[in-house]
Amino acid sequence: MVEATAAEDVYDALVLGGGFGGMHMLYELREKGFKAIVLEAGENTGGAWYWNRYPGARCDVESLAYCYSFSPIIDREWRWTERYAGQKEIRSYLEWVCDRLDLRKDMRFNSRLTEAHYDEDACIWNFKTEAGDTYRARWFVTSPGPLATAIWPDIPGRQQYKGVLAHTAKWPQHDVDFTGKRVGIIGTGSSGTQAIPAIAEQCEKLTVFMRTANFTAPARNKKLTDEDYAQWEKIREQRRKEFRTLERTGAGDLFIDEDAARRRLQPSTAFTQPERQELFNRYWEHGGAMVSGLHRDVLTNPEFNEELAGYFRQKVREIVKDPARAEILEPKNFAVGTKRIVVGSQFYETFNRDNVDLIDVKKTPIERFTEKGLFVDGKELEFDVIVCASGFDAVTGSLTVIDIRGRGGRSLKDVFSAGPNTYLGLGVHGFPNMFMIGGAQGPALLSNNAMSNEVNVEILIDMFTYMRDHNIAEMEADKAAQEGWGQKVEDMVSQTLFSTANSWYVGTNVPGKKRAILCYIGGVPPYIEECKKEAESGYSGFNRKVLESDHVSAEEIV
Ligand code: NA7
Repeated sequence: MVEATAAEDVYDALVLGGGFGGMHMLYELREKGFKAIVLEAGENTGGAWYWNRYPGARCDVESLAYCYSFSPIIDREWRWTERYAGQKEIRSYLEWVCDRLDLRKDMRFNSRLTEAHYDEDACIWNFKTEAGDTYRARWFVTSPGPLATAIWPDIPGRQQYKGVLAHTAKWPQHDVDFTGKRVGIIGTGSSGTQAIPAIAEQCEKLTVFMRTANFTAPARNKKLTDEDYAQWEKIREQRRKEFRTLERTGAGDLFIDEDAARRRLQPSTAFTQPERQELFNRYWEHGGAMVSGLHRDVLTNPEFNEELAGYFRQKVREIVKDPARAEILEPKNFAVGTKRIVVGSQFYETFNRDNVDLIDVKKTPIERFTEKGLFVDGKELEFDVIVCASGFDAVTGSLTVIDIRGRGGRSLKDVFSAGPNTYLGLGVHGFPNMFMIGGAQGPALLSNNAMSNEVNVEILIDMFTYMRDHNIAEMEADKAAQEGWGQKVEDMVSQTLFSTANSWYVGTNVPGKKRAILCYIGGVPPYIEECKKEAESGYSGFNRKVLESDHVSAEEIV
C-alpha cells in the first residue's frame, strides 16, 4: 500500500507538445474537470508548423479537413483562404485557437521536456525541462507530433561548411534571402519538393541533389471562394462522418464527387482499364494525393500498383522537357504509396528552368561537405546556401530524444530500439500512465493527422474518465495484449507491398533504426472499432492499480 500524493502539487495530466493534438487534449481535460498543463518547446503554439518555415511550406491535406472539428466556435469563426493552407496560415490558425479557447494560461512555452521519470510507488510522473523547471503529474500524455526530430544527411564534414546551412525542419526564425545566391538542396521528399520551386524562383542557381525520385502529384492549390464555402457548408458533416466510417482523408477528395470514399473501398478490378485511366486523369487534374488512394488494393495488387506507377512516370515525361532529366525524376523500383506520396506545386515544371540543375545522388553520391560547398563526383561544387531537406527520425524519434523512464527505471529509448511496440498506439508496456496521441502503431501516419488526433484525444479522454470513475491510479498496457497488437500490425503489413521501399514509414532513413512499420495501416475506421471494443471490455488490455480512499493498492486486478 502506498500513500497517495497530495493532490495540490500534482497535475492530473502533463501534455507534451502544444500543437494540434496537445491543445485539443488540454481543452478536453479542462472540460472534464481535470487539472492539466502543456509543455511546448517552441515560443508559441504551431507544432510542426512552428518549426517547418522553409519557403513553400504548405499542408498536403485540404485546409477544410486539416483543422479542428470538435469546437463549433472554431468551426464558425475561422475561414481558410486557400485549398491547401500555407505554413503561416496554419500557425495563425493555431495561435488564434489557443487564444479563442483560452488555452494559453495552461501552456508553458519555451519549455523543452528533457526528462520524464515514473515513480512507481506514488504512481506519479516526475518531469524536468531543459531550463530546469520541474513538474509532477499522474498521467503523461505525449503529443510531440510524428515528425519532430529532424535528421541531417549522413554526409561527413558538415561542420566544415562556412556558408549558410539550413534544415527545412529547423528553419531560421527570419526569412532567408536567396536573391543572387547559389543554392544546393539535398532531399526531394515532401519538404524538398515544396521548397525547390519556391527557392528556384528567387535564387541565381539551384542544384538539386536527388537520391530517390518520389511519386509526386500536383496539389492544384487555389484560393477558396464564397461558392466553395457554400458548398462546404452543405457537405461538412457528411465528410467528417466519412472520415470515421469510410476514411475520406481530405488529401484531395473532399470535393471530387460523392462516390470517392466508397470507391476507395472497392478493388481496382471492379473497374475496366479505360475506367481506371479516366479516374487517374480526373484525380490528377483535380489535384492532391488521392490519385494514389483511388482503390483499396493499391498496396496489395502489384499489377494495379504498376499501372498507377506507369501513369505517374508518363506524367513526368510529359512535363519535363529534357528526357535525361525526366529519366532521373521518374520514380522506379518501389510501389506507389509505400513511401509517402508527395504533393507538389510546379515541382516537375521547375526542372525546365535554366537556373536549376539536377544531380542523381545514386549515380554520383555526395562525398563530403567542404568549406565552400559539397564534394561530388571528384569535384567541389560551391554554394552560398545549402538546404538539407533530409527528413526526420519519425514517430518514435519524437519520444526517444527525451529521457523517458518507466517501471524499474527502464528507458523508452531502449524499449523502442527493439521496435515501435505499443498497445493500440495508446500505451507501452512498462510505462504505466503514459498515453500517446499519434503514437507508434496507431493510424496517424497514414491519415489526416488533424482529424486522427481528435479521434485519439476522444479515446484517451474516455479512458481518463473511466479511471476516475473506477478509482484507478495506474493503467499500463498488458504485455500479451501489446504483443498481440504488434502481431496484427505486422500481419497486415506483410500482405502489402511495403517491403518494396525504404522510407521513414519503416524507419530505414535513420541509420541503426530497426526496420518496422511505424503505424497501423488498417486505417482510422477499423482503428476506432478496435478502440471501441477495448473500452467496452473495461480496457482489458491494460493492467491497473486501484486507489482505495487515499491509498493506492499495489495489487494488480487484471
Ligand atoms: P523525407 O520524406 O524523409 O525526405 C527526406 C529526403 O532527403 C529524401 O528525399 C531522402 O532521400 C533525402 N536524403 C536523406 N539523406 C540523404 C543523403 N545523404 N543524400 C541524399 N539525399 C538524402 O522528409 P521530408 O521532410 O521531405 O518529409 C517528411 C514528411 O513531412 C512528409 O512526408 C510530410 O508528411 C511532411 P531517400 O528518399 O531517403 O533516398
